Amino acid sequence: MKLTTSLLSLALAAVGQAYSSGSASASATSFYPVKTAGLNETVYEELEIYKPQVFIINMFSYEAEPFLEEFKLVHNVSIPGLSPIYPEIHCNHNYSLCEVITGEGEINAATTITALSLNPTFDLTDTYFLIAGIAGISPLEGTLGDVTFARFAVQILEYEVDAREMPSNWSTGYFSYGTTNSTQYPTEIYGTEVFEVNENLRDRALELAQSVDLLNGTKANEEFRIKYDYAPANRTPAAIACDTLTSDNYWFGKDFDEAFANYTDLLTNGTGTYCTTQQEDNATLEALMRAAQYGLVDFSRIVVMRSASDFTYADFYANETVYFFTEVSQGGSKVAVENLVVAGKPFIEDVLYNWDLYENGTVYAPSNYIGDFFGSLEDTTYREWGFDVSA
Ligand SMILES: *[C@@H]1O[C@H](CO)[C@@H](O)[C@H](O)[C@H]1NC(C)=O
Ligand SMILES: *[C@@H]1O[C@H](CO)[C@@H](O)[C@H](O)[C@H]1NC(C)=O
Ligand SMILES: *[C@@H]1O[C@H](CO)[C@@H](O)[C@H](O)[C@H]1NC(C)=O
Ligand SMILES: *[C@@H]1O[C@H](CO)[C@@H](O)[C@H](O)[C@H]1NC(C)=O
Ligand SMILES: *[C@@H]1O[C@H](CO)[C@@H](O)[C@H](O)[C@H]1NC(C)=O
Ligand SMILES: *[C@@H]1O[C@H](CO)[C@@H](O)[C@H](O)[C@H]1NC(C)=O
Ligand SMILES: *[C@@H]1O[C@H](CO)[C@@H](O)[C@H](O)[C@H]1NC(C)=O
Ligand SMILES: *[C@@H]1O[C@H](CO)[C@@H](O)[C@H](O)[C@H]1NC(C)=O
Ligand SMILES: *[C@@H]1O[C@H](CO)[C@@H](O)[C@H](O)[C@H]1NC(C)=O
Ligand SMILES: *[C@@H]1O[C@H](CO)[C@@H](O)[C@H](O)[C@H]1NC(C)=O
Ligand SMILES: *[C@H]1O[C@H](CO)[C@@H](O)[C@H](O)[C@H]1NC(C)=O
Repeated sequence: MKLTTSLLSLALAAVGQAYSSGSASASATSFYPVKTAGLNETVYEELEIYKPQVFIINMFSYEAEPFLEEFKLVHNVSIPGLSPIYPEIHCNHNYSLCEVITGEGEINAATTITALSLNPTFDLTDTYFLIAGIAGISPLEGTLGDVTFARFAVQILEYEVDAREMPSNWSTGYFSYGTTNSTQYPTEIYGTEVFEVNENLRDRALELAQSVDLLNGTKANEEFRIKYDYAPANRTPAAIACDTLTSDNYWFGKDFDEAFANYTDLLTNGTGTYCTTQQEDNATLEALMRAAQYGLVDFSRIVVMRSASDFTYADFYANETVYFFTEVSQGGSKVAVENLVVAGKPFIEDVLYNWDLYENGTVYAPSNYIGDFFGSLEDTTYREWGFDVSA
């Protein structure tokens, strides 16, 4: 949806002044730097304000391509602060649906979403965000091609001692800040350890995803799943509710899997169920949370969708010289990105075609706590996880 330039004139005036230069002085308040052609060459364009109903957040081009194609996202919009690899936002014909690619890893996700949420070109106050990316999955919780919808996003933000040097009675080399072993709750908090999103909206997106048939992938995908002799690893793909872990390290292994499942339990007081692992979501959520504090986005309108492109470990190789993490090609990325669109499309269309239902935010309003560790979006430092950060 495209609006006129007058709507955000106050914000614009500030930005226009901050960025105005000699060459753009004629009407500084209605021009905005859109790109730079060289260090000194900022290109100013007259600002148009877009008010999308849905914003898809992908992390790299492979995840984005099926969405660009399916929804004909033909318009490119350039704003400052996007990834140098992905410098444009893509929108459909009337800008009701847009898509951004953050770049991979926490730093790219945080900076891209900060840039987007602070840019006056986009009025995101009523926008629904759909994080749509691929991830690793624990064979204890799902399988290749599954599409998961999270309530919690937990960041692995801990001390790490090399496991070869840890005390012999420890089960993992990771332990929380300000503690002396992995069973203790952190006493030093950075603030991005845990985010919680709207469970009612999550359940709506999940219900819609469960109403369509997910793709099973290739014959090789099916053969790979049944090497596990237990469910859910050996079943066909499904849309499920479970939580996601963010880490800049792309890790493998059964011990890590178990240690980080324990950590998720610890940080959510047993409320969360870790299933997927990825490298961006807590960063994206932190950026959206900060924008939400100023009313620029609505934190109750976020869905975290992650599909499974690979397992975090395999426990079926009798031969210990098979290195799962470097020698085994799992081949699940294709079905994972395809299923992101299959599972995400019903939700996207529900918002676009039933905007009356979504516009004021009350129909799927949250009944759970939403926000960060600090309770930044409410006047309290005490969340339902039960941890008093002021202590
Ligand atoms: C955008 O276009 C679609 C048709 O493709 C239409 O259904 C929808 O109402 C339009 N949205 C807005 C906000 O104009
Ligand atoms: C950029 O600005 C500097 C300082 O004003 C100047 O010396 C330099 O030649 C400019 N470079 C270009 C590419 O215009
Ligand atoms: C928009 O960007 C895509 C690459 O992301 C490019 O393929 C396409 O040609 C661009 N479209 C326009 C109209 O510039
Ligand atoms: C592990 O060993 C240390 C001594 O190295 C001891 O203090 C600690 O209590 C032990 N922990 C458990 C759970 O046995
Ligand atoms: C971890 O620390 C707690 C509190 O000091 C202690 O009770 C527990 O035994 C320790 N666990 C391990 C594995 O050392
Ligand atoms: C996937 O496999 C299951 C079990 O064999 C089957 O019921 C389902 O129809 C398949 N889905 C598709 C899209 O082929
Ligand atoms: C996970 O927690 C369980 C129960 O406390 C414990 O037995 C196990 O050793 C932990 N696993 C790891 C890898 O830390
Ligand atoms: C284990 O796998 C390696 C590498 O594939 C192979 O060279 C070796 O013969 C295998 N050992 C056994 C006992 O199967
Ligand atoms: C919000 O929209 C819903 C669905 O159209 C409607 O039932 C509800 O009364 C509206 N609430 C408010 C506060 O406007
Ligand atoms: C953690 O959850 C348990 C129930 O599982 C509850 O008894 C306990 O009060 C909770 N702790 C906090 C700090 O909320
Ligand atoms: C990351 O965000 C999720 C919810 O979105 C939250 O449950 C999780 O605790 C966060 N993790 C960290 C380490 O901040």
